[in-house]
Amino acid sequence: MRTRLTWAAYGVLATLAGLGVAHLVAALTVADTSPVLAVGSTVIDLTPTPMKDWAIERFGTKDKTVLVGSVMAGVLVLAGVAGLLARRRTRYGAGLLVVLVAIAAGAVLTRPKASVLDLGPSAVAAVVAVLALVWLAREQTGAPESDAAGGGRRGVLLAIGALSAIAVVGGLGGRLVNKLRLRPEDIDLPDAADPAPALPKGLDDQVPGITEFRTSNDDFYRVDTRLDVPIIDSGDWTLTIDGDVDRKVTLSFDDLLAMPLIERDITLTCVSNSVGGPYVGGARWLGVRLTDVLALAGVGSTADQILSTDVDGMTISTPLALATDGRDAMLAVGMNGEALPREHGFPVRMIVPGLYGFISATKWVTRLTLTTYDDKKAYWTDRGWATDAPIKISTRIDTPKALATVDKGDVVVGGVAWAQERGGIQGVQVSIDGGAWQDANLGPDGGNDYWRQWFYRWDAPSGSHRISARAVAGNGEPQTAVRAEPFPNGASGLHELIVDVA
Ligand SMILES: Nc1nc2c(c(=O)[nH]1)N[C@H]1C(S)=C(S)[C@@H](COP(=O)(O)O)O[C@H]1N2
Ligand SMILES: [Mo]
Repeated sequence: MRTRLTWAAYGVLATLAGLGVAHLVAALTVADTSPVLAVGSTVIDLTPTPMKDWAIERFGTKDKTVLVGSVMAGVLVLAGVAGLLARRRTRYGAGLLVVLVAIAAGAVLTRPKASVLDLGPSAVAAVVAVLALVWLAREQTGAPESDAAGGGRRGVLLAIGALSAIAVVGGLGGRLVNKLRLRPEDIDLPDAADPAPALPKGLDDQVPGITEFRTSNDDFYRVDTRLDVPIIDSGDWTLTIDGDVDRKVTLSFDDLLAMPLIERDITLTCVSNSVGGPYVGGARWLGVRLTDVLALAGVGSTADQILSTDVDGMTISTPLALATDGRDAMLAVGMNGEALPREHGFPVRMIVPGLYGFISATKWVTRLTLTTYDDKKAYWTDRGWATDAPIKISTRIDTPKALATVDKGDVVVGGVAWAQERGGIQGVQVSIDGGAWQDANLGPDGGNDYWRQWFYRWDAPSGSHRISARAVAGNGEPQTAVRAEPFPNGASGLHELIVDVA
């Protein structure tokens, strides 16, 4: 049993050394080609929508960590098997390692825009892992022909130490390089020709536990299909507008910045957000009006969708009529007074107020193709999600938390509500234990496309109580209580939670 475990551990160690070095090589070249990440990304694309939903709901923004962790766990189990095989014959074990890396290489090649050069990290992983396994096997069996260092305990320890160091240095080095590359470029963005009014002071200080009126870039939720973050140099970036247009146009980042910029406070929302969920954030966006950019190319008469493509070929469709109906749709370059963070689409992304992110908010955008839904299907359209998905009116209770215990007496219930493109929020109401709806106090108005904070002072009697909240949009439209799951066009229903009053 002990020898078996030892050999399995050798397989794992050899694999970790290979993956560590490959990770570093990938970080120094193209991060997406790291074998484990490539397998993870392929799993994301192949995962059926309901399972993806389940994962997002279950693991939240940690879903990516959980995915990479699961892929890693699977790989390491097989690596252990490779170690056991190596005990019989080194070449059996090495063979299995090569097969594993070949699967990863296959995953790398299925990535959009993959090239043969992207196989570099996988090749490195294979070579290092196989050499490592051969080394360990030789030391363990005490190869007679090797020199004084070979064979015996000392040789084994030396191999284990060296390979562990390689695995750690490779893995951590790769991480560090990726971190450093995530720093955005130092860019001075021009002022907006059409600035937003100062955002009023919200209820942040007044209502402990309430969502901040403006979400900082660091706290802004992130939802995308990528495991790494694309690193784009603004000097290399171009945007092409093609398809059903009078003339195909290509813009550089400087061309874009030379156009008049608008600045708007817009609350972005993910269609995968369940009732009461975290995938919503309010930020101040700076960008060029989408209609100004489209006008440069001249939109033809047959198009009904804007198919936007990101730097890796991922696509999002936006209904043309909605994006150009006068709302403040933009190609954003700034977020909360800074260049876009790389996680949020540097150097340029789309923002279309009132539409869920999956049909509008393309990050790292490089192409806008004017086309039809009949002709071209975007990533999520292929997976059964709706093509027309306005953000639904929603209210979230931030405080108290579900199942919290609070002191009897004066309890402040507070949260945020949003109803983009419907004149903002005109009222929020709270009901306790299904009783009469009571008006909540509203925070300042952030405009047509921004969320609104609210709070309600509740004289809470002891016992277990159910709190519900609902909103009415600025245009009079009430939030529906009818429950719907996120798939295929967004969740609805009232946020309700139970608290214990002591
Ligand atoms: N290139 C690209 N853009 C994307 C996505 C993506 O997967 N790839 N996800 C979209 C989704 S589903 C949402 S909700 C928003 C989220 O933007 P954020 O991560 O900046 O909050 O980005 C959108 N833009
Ligand atoms: Mo989303």
